[in-house]
Amino acid sequence: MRYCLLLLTLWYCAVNGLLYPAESETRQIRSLDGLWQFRLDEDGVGETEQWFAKPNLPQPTILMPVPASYNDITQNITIHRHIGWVWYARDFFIHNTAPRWVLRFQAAHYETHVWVNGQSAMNHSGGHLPFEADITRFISINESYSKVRVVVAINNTLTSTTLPPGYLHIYNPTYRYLETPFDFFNYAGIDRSVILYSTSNIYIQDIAIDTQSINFDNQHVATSAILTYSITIGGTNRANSLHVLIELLDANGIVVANNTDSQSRLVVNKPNLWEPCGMNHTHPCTEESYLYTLQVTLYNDASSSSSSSMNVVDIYRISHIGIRTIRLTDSKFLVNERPFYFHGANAHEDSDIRGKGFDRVILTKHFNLYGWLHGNAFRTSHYPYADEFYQMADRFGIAIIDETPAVGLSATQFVSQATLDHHKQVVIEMISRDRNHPSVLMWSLANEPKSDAPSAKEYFSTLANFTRPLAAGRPITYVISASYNGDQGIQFFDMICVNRYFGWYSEPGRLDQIPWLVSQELANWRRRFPNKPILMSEYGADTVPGLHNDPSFMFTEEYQNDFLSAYHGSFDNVSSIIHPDTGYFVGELVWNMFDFATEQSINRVAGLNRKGLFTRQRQPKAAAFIMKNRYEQLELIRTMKSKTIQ
Ligand code: BDP
Repeated sequence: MRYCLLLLTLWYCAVNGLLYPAESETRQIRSLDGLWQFRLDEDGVGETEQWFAKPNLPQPTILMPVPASYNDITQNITIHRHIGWVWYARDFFIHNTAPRWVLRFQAAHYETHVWVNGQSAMNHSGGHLPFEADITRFISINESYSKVRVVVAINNTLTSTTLPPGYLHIYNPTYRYLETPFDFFNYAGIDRSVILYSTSNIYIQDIAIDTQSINFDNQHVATSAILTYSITIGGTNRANSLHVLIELLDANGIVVANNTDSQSRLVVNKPNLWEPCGMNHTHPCTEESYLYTLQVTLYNDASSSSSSSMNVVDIYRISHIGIRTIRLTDSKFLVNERPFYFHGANAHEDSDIRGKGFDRVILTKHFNLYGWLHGNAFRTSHYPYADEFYQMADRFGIAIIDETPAVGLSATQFVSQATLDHHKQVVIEMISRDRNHPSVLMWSLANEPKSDAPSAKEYFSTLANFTRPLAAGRPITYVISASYNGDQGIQFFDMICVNRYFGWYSEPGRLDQIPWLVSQELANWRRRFPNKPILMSEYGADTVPGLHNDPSFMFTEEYQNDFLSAYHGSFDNVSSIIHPDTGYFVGELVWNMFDFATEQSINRVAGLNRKGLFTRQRQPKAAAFIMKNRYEQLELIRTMKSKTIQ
């Protein structure tokens, strides 16, 4: 076997991903999830008093599960509505069987400071993306084991320059209130897993893959595909002594392509394609969402004439490689050169007791309900979700519109360099984490910004120009609440995504007005932007389960049924799959899949937004059955049409 030299220093990687921690022959993974010591720091004195350097957090402490938001774990309203710093701590042992140890937080909300054995290890701003640090320097590697103490301080205060933004009002010493210009509860804490993992001194740092090129024969069968990739190596100055082997394995573990350059391409003959659910078959979608594994092996110099595992430096596998293309025309969203129609319901990372805490039970139920509903897409409203959602979406064939946490932007933010800088940083972190997932079909850079402010034009033009070279073959968008003639920014993006609440926030109770309002809305956007496909990214009505009225009144299950149905005729009239020649409407996403927690307010009964098709406990309301029926029908239309539309 021949291995080529790595040109490590020549490769400039604008986006350095944080590879998902994966076990391999060269990497150990250890979960630090469990019960941690926890306390509030109501006076914000922890750092000055150096709590990070003490053997224990000062009393009173309580036990706090990780991962979980801390807000709903106790009966204590002070913890539920706390604003400011909280502290977490735990001890553990590392057995010194590897030269390098990395401590990774899958997410913590919002400003996070981490100390390891009393020393500052990392800081991170932002609640929904991972961060990590090499902690080897803080542990005694000469012993056979090291005792490690991790102390974490987290502040959930949002400001005008955080994403999402927030505004702190201090009314008196006991009444502080965080105004959150968005409609979900500002859950906080170590919301996702904490992981310790090991690597060798020289390691595979990042892998970027792009599967944007497929050749089809005249029966639309894929004859070959090209995957371009680039590998970044970390922790070395011995650039000339390293070699790499990249192998693509099919679902049976057979190598179907390989290469020995660190940046190059793999050619796959007769590839099995990844397709969103329902494009060719109906659920379950295992047949369509074909996944390959990319295996990257790093060798040191001694291995150039041998493949002995003794010389393997690092191995990393990505087991969710999907081969598919994405292309937009002026009226269609094409996946593998076939029209794709998004249908499903958006959600929040939100559940009873856990708040935004990651939980595999909730995750699995989410995807099982998606299969039951015949949904094929959702948006990660309004922030990037836990990595595991994307892995499941890859497997289940669910398309994702991946959204940044830029929700609630007003004109204030558009003139703030600090906001723009942070927005760019979040774009980098999100794309670098999620770019290798075939399920991610589009990037949404914001939800409902005040995009009719004059300053929005410059802001979104800059942001679009910044994102486009990083976008890894995906279209970019943001989700609009502004009017079709007021919006200043979407001209710089690829697709129109609009949220509309006719019959709810406007024209309340007037179901009869919905069809023409929707039709007129879509036609107006089309007139202004005849070259951009349109998707309705939110529409929905609050519904209290068990509340009935005939004729249908707002908040009843009947109203939710009638409300959603009233939109559908207008969608179908301009649908790109029902009217392949004239249609330009490429998808519909209900708001919301599940009821979710919000701040308490007069229009949020018991602190919940109740627009879910399912309750917060994941039980269906009547509308879930209506939507299931519609999605089954849409799937049939698409399956029939996709055989004819080329
Ligand atoms: C939309 C927002 C979403 C809200 C929804 C609602 O994008 O975050 O939850 O309104 O009020 O405008 O239900």
